[in-house]
Amino acid sequence: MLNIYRNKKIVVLGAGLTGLSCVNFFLKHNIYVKLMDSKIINNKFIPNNIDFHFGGFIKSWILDSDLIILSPGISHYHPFLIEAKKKNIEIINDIEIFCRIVNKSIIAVTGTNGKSTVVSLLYKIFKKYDLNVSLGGNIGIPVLSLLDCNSDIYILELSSFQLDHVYSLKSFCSVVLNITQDHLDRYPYGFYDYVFSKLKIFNNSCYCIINLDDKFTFPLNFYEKKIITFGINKGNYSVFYSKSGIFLKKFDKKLINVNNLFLKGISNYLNFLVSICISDLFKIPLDFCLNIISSFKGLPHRFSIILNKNNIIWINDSKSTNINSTIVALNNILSFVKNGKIWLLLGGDGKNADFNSLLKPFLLNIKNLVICCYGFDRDILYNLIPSISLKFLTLDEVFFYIIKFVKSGDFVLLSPACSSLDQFLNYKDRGNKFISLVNKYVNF
Ligand code: UMA
Repeated sequence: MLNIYRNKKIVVLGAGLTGLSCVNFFLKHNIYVKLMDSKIINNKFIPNNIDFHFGGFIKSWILDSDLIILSPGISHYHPFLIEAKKKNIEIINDIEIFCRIVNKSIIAVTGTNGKSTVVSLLYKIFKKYDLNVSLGGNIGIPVLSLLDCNSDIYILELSSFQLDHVYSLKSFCSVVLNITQDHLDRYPYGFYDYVFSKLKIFNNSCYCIINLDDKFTFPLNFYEKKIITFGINKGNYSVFYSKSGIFLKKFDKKLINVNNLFLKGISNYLNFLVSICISDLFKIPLDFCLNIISSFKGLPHRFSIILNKNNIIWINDSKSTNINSTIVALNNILSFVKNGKIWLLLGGDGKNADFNSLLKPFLLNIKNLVICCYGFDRDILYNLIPSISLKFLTLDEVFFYIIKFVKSGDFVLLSPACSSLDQFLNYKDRGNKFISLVNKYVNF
């Protein structure tokens, strides 16, 4: 299996989590590689028996190679990579290497929003049920580091960047949770380019799980596939609204009233349905699964209430790095807010997204909303509805302004609809900054 890599000139691009996991994998099997990164990287973590170059890509290393291993953060529209493609040099990634090796059950999860929540919940259910399972991918654990676990089941969170260079994925089941605009700066041919990338997850999948409320999640060769559906008031697994309450349902059977769940909100209910559906495929008893779901408290930085003091609620939703995720967060808040204001902290790098889709939810809530725009795209965001917007340079500036004006009944929601990379290391860094400001200046 590994012989296909021997005697090849391999270059690994990107010396982050993915790149280093690839280097370590190859070295472990005595396969020599070269490593490059466009930034200057601390050499401390780089094995000393490889050639590396940091601070830019050397064109000849790329064009003289036989195989390029690409990290997800690097665009394949980089001019050297376009040239490499013209020369028919193979470009793959760590997920492709993993899929060529592993012949166990793979559960593959993608979607614009909710994928980390679904894979974490599934992992919890499977682990508690004593299955030999591993979790990795976009969630932050490079898949090649899972190979040593020798698991029977692998739960993989896959981003579109990762799916772009995967050809051998054969999952037991794959799900596309939802698809809305995101990462359009990386897809110059537009939204459908991004959609097609996500839909690659269904190639060679035994079961395709799709969202009936979102037609973009449907596989291209729909009629040749085994399809399982979920949705609101429709689908094999559904969120069912009735006079007696809201229920999670499997076909016609009511499973649980959502009042019995710790996490509320429609996006959470849909994520729960998918987790139930996949657990069903692995024959995990429903009661066991529902027990874990009803006490699930969600993941950090995803609509998590960090403080409720003086009847002012501070919410960290830093993981909202795209427009739809922010709309979901706003919808969640609207079920609680009475006369108070919602101070929405919005900003960062919008990745070329069309922010106009925020207009409708903003206009519907114009009486309650104060939009505090900051970061790289603050002007575009401010100009959506200037009459209810304020403009700042940084998140700190927003915070120190609003603490002077928030009142009982108000909500402060950090749900930026943008990537954090203009001012922070990542969304966690942004969320942690917000939490530390709240703890230091509000919760004393
Ligand atoms: N780099 C270059 N040239 C470039 C761009 C980046 O050399 O043009 C270098 C950077 O200088 C850096 C390295 O590439 O040293 C970083 O590589 P990377 O950005 O691919 O990041 P990794 O550390 O390998 O982490 C990646 C995923 N990152 C991205 O997709 C941007 C992580 O997802 C994932 O957890 C990890 O692999 C393990 O699989 C993060 C993410 O933000 C959480 N994902 C996006 C999202 O969820 O929206 C898709």
